Amino acid sequence: PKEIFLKDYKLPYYYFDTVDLKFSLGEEKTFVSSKISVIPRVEGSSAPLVLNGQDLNLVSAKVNEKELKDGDYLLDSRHLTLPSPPSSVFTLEIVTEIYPQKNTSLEGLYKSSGNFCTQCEAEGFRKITYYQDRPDIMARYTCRIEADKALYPVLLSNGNLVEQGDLEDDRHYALWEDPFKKPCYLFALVAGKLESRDDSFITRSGRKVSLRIWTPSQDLPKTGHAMYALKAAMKWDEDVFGLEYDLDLFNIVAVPDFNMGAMENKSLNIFNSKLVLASPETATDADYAAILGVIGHEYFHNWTGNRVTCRDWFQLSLKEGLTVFRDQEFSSDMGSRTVKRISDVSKLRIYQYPQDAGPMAHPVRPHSYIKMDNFYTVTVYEKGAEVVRMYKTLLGSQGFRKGMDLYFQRHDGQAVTCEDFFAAMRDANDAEFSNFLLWYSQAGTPMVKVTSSYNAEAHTFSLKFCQEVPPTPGQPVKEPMFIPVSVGLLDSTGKDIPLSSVHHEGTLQSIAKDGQPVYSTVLRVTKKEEEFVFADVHERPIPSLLRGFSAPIRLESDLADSDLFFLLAHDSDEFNRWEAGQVLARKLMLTLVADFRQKKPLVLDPKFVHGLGSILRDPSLDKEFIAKAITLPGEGEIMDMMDVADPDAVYAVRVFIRKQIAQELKGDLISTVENNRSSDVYVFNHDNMARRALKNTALVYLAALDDPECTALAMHEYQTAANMTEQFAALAAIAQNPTKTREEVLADFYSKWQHNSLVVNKWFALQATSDIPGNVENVRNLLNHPAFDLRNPNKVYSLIGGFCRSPVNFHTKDGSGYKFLGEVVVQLDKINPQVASRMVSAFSRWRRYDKTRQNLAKAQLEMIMSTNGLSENVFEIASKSLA
Ligand code: B3K
Ligand code: ZN
Repeated sequence: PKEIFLKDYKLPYYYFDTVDLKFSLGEEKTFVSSKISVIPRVEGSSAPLVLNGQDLNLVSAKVNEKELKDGDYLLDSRHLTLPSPPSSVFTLEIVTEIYPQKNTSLEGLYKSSGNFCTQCEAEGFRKITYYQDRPDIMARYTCRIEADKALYPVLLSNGNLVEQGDLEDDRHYALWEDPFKKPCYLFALVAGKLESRDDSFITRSGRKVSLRIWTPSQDLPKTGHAMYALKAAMKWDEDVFGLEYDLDLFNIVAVPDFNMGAMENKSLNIFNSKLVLASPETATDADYAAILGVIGHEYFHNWTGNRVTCRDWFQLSLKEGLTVFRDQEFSSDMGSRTVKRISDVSKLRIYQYPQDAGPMAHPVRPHSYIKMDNFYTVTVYEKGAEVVRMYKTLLGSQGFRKGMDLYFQRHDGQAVTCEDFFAAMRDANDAEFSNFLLWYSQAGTPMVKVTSSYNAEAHTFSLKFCQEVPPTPGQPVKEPMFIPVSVGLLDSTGKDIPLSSVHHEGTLQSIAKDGQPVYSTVLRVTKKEEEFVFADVHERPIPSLLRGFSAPIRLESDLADSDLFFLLAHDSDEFNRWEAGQVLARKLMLTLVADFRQKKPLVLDPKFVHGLGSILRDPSLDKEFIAKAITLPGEGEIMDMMDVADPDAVYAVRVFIRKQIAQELKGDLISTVENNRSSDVYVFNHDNMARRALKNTALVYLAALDDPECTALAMHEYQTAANMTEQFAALAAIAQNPTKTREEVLADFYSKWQHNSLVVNKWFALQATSDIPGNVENVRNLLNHPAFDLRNPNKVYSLIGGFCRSPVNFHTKDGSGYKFLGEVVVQLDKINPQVASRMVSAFSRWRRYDKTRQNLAKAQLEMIMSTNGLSENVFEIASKSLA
């Protein structure tokens, strides 16, 4: 396999101006003809034209209408090369034959539930026809689709429908024309038996846009929430960024077989049906929230990704980091900002920090890849979004907006780089960003240590920062980063102290603005060691550091537990209130893990339970905030902080603390459940979701006690639940304990929902992630369950992906969990390399465990590596994991 490097980027020798595609869809094979007008970048150039192609059968090729003969071109398994094409504008016509029915990779043109659909990003277009499959080739497309009329009554592609009609042999056609230039990864085609929910949106300039969400007819009633989300997203982008939709039609199609969540093809978004279909009976609040976020995300790509796209795939975060940031802000504005921030930061900690500390660590803009699909990562997406957020933290909302405006003004219709985005932010604000660009090139999570001291005579308060960026593969030595640290100071009553000025490197900088007091300020930490001294601080303050999580770092402070309890009770920055509780919980868990390993009896600090109790009882707090604040950090987060990760110890300690909390707060938890039952119909809004979240969190705590009273309560909630959010939470609560009740309720749930595959996926995932002893065998058996299908990514993510998230069973000391995953990866790789590669990633942190586990996991990676015909996708992850 060949590694591709960012430093080797070269401009293309040829541009494509227009592309006319014709698809003749058939049951055995499909013919694709493409007619491209090619423009040499340099007139008179004699460079060869190299087209990418994979799994294609070349039928014919013509240049300026002249059929090419054998010696006129070179063909290998991955390319079609014209060694000496005409030196000025010419027409290239290519016909290929492809077999979508056999395509299980779900990349290129394939079939899902009887319908044709496409997925081209990143490099799937080359499985449709020979093309320069790279995002800096932007062309205007037309697409004519021809198919059997009865089987495929609906024919869709990008842009506007310009013509349609009937043909001989019960076939029909549709001709689509996209007026916007686009890279081929945004091309899409759908043909099938679908129906649409129709609606419309009037843009702020008064244009009417038709909105259509397509599904098989029986699913149409479940598309209401997606339509609501789409309209909300369209309005939000106008209000917040002044960005309007640019065509008269916007289509969304839901398909059940899809590798990722969704795809932003120009005006024809294709979605995994899990992120479109929802009804209160079948979808949870988490599903509703995910649909809102992803519908928003794909819609926002119309500007950040489609109108302005990436020069090359190394720049992926240019569109993904920015668009994730935009969808996070959208969801915040539609619900609770604090709760959304807490969820996003948790996701970063649970998934991105481990990646950034492991063998697959890579910068937000990677330097190289073997298979681009392996770089659609939490680093590119979520850390990338944090990088965008830092611009906003540094520039303020208005400054950020000015930067965005300039970015579009300069680059609309272009394929650009991360530096272009940086330059727009900087230039629009005359900003000084020192070494900020290192966020794009240096991997690893910076570790920042803070020490504080108060000088009672001088009335000054000092914060000393010391940063370290850990080594990562290929980057042994790092430079200090530019870290914006948002800070506030609390007085002894818990109120924010007005900040007047700060001494830094010999200058006194004013913080107060126009005589107005300021209660939070952003310190710009840029050196390995640096001190900031606040002036006019008249009592020893308690610092609230990294408010709102202003940078994606690990922060270690010298705050005492009493300070953290104080922040938990008083910080005006709600994110940091939650964070103070998490820091306390992490410390406590690590101490207990050490005790457990030394076989000491476990004792829970009563102050901690007391702190959680006061949060639980505080009527002034948002209920979802309470739910988050009483939830312990996950096993992964704690293992991440240990020298040698010990899954058994961490699991035992977490179970111990949870039971202890449940025991001591039992009365409060029971009333929390009773007082937060649904009284009315399901409503998707923050207050209702918050109530359900709190109730469910309390119920899961209680059921952990496994006493008759709590089990009866959970059963009652299960039987009376009027929506999936509460029904599933009650099921999960009961399923914690390896009892007969567990088996009965799981069976009951399956028989209720066996005809809804999205709900069945939840049922698979719940069992797969379970911590009950000896679960490997159960999961193995579920592979043979009639509802399971290795070809459907959602099923694989639920059962196999779910299993890999189970701290105890995946890491079972006899290696049976590793062996199971190894076998599945090999089988899966033959069907769908992208999905197999996501699964094999679960092995990547094998070095974090003890010797016994290391050897067992390593043996599986070696077994995978020795498999014949391994895909590049799996090869890249497995080989880098072993390196
Ligand atoms: N851009 C797509 C992801 C495509 C994945 C290709 N392997 C979805 C998104 O981020 O919006
Ligand atoms: Zn995206």
